[in-house]
Amino acid sequence: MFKKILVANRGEIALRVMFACRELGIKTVAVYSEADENSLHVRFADEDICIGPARSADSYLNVPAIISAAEITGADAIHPGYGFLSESAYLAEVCEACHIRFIGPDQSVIRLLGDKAKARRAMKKAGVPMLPGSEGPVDSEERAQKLAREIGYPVIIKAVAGGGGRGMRVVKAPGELGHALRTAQREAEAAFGVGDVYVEKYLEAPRHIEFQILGDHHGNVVHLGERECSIQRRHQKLLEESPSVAVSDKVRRRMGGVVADAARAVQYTNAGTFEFLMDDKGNFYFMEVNTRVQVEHPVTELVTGIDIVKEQIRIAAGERLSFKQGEVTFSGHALECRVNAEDPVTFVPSPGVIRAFSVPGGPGVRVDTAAHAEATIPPYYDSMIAKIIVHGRDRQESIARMKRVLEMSVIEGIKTIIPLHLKILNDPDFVAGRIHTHFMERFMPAPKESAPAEKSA
Ligand code: MV4
Repeated sequence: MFKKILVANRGEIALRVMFACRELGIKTVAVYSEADENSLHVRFADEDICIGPARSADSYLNVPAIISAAEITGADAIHPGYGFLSESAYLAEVCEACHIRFIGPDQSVIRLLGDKAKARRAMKKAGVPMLPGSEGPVDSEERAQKLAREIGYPVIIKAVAGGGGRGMRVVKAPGELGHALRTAQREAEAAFGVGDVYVEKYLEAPRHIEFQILGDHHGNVVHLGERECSIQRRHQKLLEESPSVAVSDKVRRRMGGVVADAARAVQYTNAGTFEFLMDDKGNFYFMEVNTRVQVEHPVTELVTGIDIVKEQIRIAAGERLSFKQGEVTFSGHALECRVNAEDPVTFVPSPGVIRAFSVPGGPGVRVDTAAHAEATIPPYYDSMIAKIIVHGRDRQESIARMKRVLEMSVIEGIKTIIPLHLKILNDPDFVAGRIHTHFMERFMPAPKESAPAEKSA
């Protein structure tokens, strides 16, 4: 087992990783930017190193600074958390060269799955259900026109290097295709340095359903069931749950099996998430694989009782998964609300000093946060300041539990989206489980023609 892990992240996920390290008896190294000197992830680490100025590009995204910090402190592994360098094949490659273990899949697997066209091909070959679409990138308008005619409109153009909704274009009719193709290519080139795009059939109002998997270095892969993440805005998830109302035990077993087989086919190791779109008939279609631990992993931890971050560390250290698929059980229902420091109506970020911070606990409540009274929320990073996760015997109980936690939370000095979460939790369609990826549009201030939701972020 590792003796010392460097946590290449900040905020709640840095703390979450340190909790796992402590429980496993592993020393921790925090890295921090000049804006985070007084933050909890620095205070709770055994050692800490400043890696640069506030801007992410100069600190949390600075590979040489992070590798140097690991070498200076003698860390034997790096946990990247989510965001920042968590899906950087480059960091994983440099770690390998420096004999520092990267806690995540192999760099070649990150690279394969990071290319959405390659991932699509690999997953199709492995038997994962796909929407009709192009085999690899589409370069000419003629090919795109022919393909779209075969598939049928609407179609969607996606950047090969994209993900998370960046560089996408929905095309409703042949007349729009040429322009959409060129714009998408240009946007992708500007955003990712790779202009390649691919085409697939567009689903109008699907659910977002994802499967959590764990794979060790001995060929064992298990799935930990699904999370439904349909409640999102501009590709930022707001509320996640497990199980999904749209997934039966039988479908979970079948899709979980498909996903675990596909993970084995690409020699996937460590934690991963297979994202799907589900249509109104319950059909699943592959979207992408996330090669990191995700923000919403706690909902899966609550329904399975498995500590995903500890498993990531054990797997990276070469240990075998300590349980088999048949030993994974699903109990009750879990719900997560992301508490962002934003105006609950306009979503304008609200950084500043938190004057009061009190989120009640009680049965079935977990709060993952690095926030506290007197803490400063810097303007440089993501606005998520806490995750409130509840576990109930069923969906109804977790909704009621979440409502009482949100109603009794006191956060002063900054604005949060807690009032928006309460609106969602009181919505009859949400309560009935009638949700899809466009659910939030009705909560938004007057929709504009050029609302950026379907465009590049
Ligand atoms: C789609 C789609 C409909 N049809 N692909 C958005 C993020 C990126 N990973 C893929 N996305 C979508 N791909 C097809 N063929 C709709 C979306 C989409 C979406 C997906 C998941 C969660 C929220 C979303 C919001 C708008 C569009």
